[in-house]
This record gives sequence, structure tokens and C-alpha cells, in this order.
Amino acid sequence: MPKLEKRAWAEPFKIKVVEPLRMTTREYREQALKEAGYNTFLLRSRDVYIDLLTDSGTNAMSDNQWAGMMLGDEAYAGSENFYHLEEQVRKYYGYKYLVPTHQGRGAEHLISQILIKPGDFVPGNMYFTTTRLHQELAGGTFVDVIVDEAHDSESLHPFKGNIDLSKLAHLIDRVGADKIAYVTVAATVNMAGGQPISMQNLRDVRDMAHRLDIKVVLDATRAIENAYFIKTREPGFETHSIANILLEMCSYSDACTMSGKKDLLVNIGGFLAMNDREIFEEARNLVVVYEGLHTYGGLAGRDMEAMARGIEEAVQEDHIRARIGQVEYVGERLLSIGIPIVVPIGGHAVFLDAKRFLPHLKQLEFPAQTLAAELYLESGIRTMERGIVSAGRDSVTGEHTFPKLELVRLTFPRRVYTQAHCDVVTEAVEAVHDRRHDVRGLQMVYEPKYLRFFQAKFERI
Ligand code: PM9
Repeated sequence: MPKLEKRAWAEPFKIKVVEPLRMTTREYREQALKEAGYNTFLLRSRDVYIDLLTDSGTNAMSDNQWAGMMLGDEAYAGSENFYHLEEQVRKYYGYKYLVPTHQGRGAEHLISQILIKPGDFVPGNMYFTTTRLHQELAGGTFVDVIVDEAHDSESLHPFKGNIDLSKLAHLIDRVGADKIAYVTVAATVNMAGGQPISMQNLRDVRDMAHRLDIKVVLDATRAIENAYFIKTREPGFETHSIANILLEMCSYSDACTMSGKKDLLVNIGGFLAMNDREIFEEARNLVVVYEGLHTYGGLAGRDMEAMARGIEEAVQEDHIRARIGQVEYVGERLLSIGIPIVVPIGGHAVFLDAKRFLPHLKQLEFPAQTLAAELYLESGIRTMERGIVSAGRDSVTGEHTFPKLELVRLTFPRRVYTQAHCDVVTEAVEAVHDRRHDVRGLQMVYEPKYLRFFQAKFERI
């Protein structure tokens, strides 16, 4: 008798509340897509069947988190939930000081304003859209110092999020250490395909930066997913707990920006955390201008409570194994039918390689934007472009930047979709792949000034 395949990543929860999904016809979707200017960000959520746009704020909270929402202390100042969150951040991330923000970009705004002077450089392991924009708005120039393998969707390097130390050293030599505002280190690297950074690399970056008195700021948005990859891929960490790996990762940085909407299993929330008292004083002062008082930073007490509880759930081994296991399941199924995706499979998403999927389209015909639109048309599944539209224009020349990676992200919200949904997704991708030669590209007909991917509009060529 043939043996059943083992399902080691089965979900460590059962479902208590459900939300109905709406299916639509192809004709309906054709119209909806046209009205949305072929931009999946402009679709109405009610017109989407399986929503893989993002894992940001789309997670299912646990009964324990919902119970915590009822304990929201909505005092303007000194909310109990702030102190709980502060205690949890100290325990699991290890930083001394906490400033809550409404979401990750609130924290990016504060740290950029505090540490960047006009003319400074900010090296990092590949740009992220909101992070880079805040660095530029503060007068800085982002410089990508990630390893070359990160730009190659077929490289099997286990830590494609690593910083190339020689690129970093070269930049410091060229501009001088006093012109480096800080090193920004993302774990995992979203735009590279959810790829992790190794502990050894984090240690080396910290050593190089600290020798020259340069600060390291970690983007800890998906650091718990990164910790899972360190545990499963980096020799010596097999028996360490996710919580301990996370603490060690954070110990190699001076501060972190955090979007709690990802790892921390909430629908809204973020924070800036740091060890330096002076930076804390400035952040605490600035947060009242942009976000809210330093004990709520734009969040309700109940949101802080949900995030405090979410931290503890997020570091559980069975949770993280199931979360990444689901993404791997989809990625492996797609690989088995010859679909070009970024390998190794990332933590939060499977990334289709639109350049190899639609090789007949030029980059200015927006292959990834086109593929995301086609997937929606085919199946009602919503995904996100991560290619030339997301990369935007050069802040100095105003020209398009042409990223090597032209990707469509199938992003999995945590604890939301079932394995049957995963199978529907792979079938939909296969159906578009079967008719890929007939797919025509797009032209951009409206382009907003900032973060154009959110609101740009397109027409079929
Ligand atoms: N990431 C995502 O879908 C949501 C917005 S798309 C621009 O992947 C990192 C690594 C992120 C991130 C958001 C933020 C900003 C910072 N760093 O969205 O402001 O992936 O909470 O976080 C999105 P907020």
C-alpha cells in the first residue's frame, strides 16, 4: 500500500468564527479590474475571493487576543496595556525602551527624522518601499548592500537576506563613517522574496558598524519568521528556541522598527524600540507630534493589548512551523508543476518570477503588474506586484528604477486560509501559466508622486 504524505505543519488551532467568501464570474472580474485600473490595490475587498495581497494586518487573532481587547484601558495617558506591551517587548525583543506607533511606517518616520541628516547615507539589505521613502524624506540616500544572490530568483543561497560586508565597507570608505546615518537591517527581506539574514551576518554587521560608531537599526517586522529560518538552516541553532534566537538577533542592533501587523498577529499596531536613552527621549518627544502620546502612539489600549498577547503566540514553535509550512506547501506545489518562483521559498509569501513567467513582456510593459491582474481575472485571487512599479523612480534623476526582480507576491495572512484554499491558489496559477503566451502587457496611465504602486492606474496595451 502507498503511504500517506506526512503533514508536519498541521495548524495548531481550530476555527471558531468564520467569514463568508464571495465568488464572482469572470465577466464581473473583467469589469472590476478595468475600474481598478489593473491595480489590485484598487479592487474592493468584497470582489476578492482569496486575498493574498498582503500578510499585513490581515491575520486572524486568537480568542485570547480578542479577550484582551475587552481589557482595553482607554485612558489617554498611562494605559495599563502600554505597560503590558512594554514588558513583552523587553522580554521577547530585549530593548530597554518602547515607543508605540500606529504601524511600522510611523516608527520608520520617527527614527529617520531622529538619526538622518540631509546628505547622509543609509546602507541596508535591499530597500523596502516605506522605509526608503522615510529615509529619503529625511534627506538621506538609501544604498543597497545586500549580497548579489538576493537579486537572483534562482540562487539557492540559504541566507539571501545577508548584507555583503565588502559592499558595506566600500560604502563607508567612500563616503566616510560620519556620513552613515545608520545601517538598516531587515529580517526577513520582503522585496527579495521573504529571504532571511543569518545570525553570523547580523553579528558581523554589528561588529563592523560598532567599530566605527555607526548604529544598527533592525526592521523586526518579520524577525520571528527569520528566527525560524536560522533555527532550521544555520548550524548550531537547531535546538535553540525561537524566542531565544529572536533575543539574540535583536541584541546585535541598537534599535528596531516594527510593524506588528505581520509577525505579531494583529490588525493594526507597531513600535519603535531602542536601548539608547537619548534616542528614546527624542522619539518620545516626536511621537506626540505625529502619532499620539508616548503611552499610546496612535493606538487604542485594546490594540496594544492584542499586540502584547500576539508576541507570545508568535514565538510558539508550533505556530511558526505551521505558518511557514503553509507557505512552503504552496511553493513546493508550484515548483512541482514547473512554475517559476523565487527559491528558496520565503517566509511570508511565494513570489512568482514574472520575468520568467511572461518572458515576452518588456519590463516597461509591467510583467508583474500584468500577472497580478491576470491571476485576479482568472480566479478572483488578489496578489501584489513587487517589481518596477513598486521600485518607483530615482529620487534624484526622476527616471524609473529597473529592479532585477520582477515579482508577484502571493502573501499568506496568518491563520486565515485552509489547505484547500492553498490548492485553489496553485490551480489558478497553473491556469494562467497554461495561457501565458496570450497575455498582453500594460501601460501606466496615472502615476501618483509617492509609493506609486498603491494608487497607479494602467490600461491594457
Ligand atoms: N509591509 C506588506 O504588504 C504592507 C504595506 S506594502 C508597502 O509587505 C517591512 C519589511 C514591511 C512593511 C510593510 C513595513 C511597513 C516595514 N517593513 O505597513 O507601515 O513589510 O505597518 O509597515 C507591507 P506598515
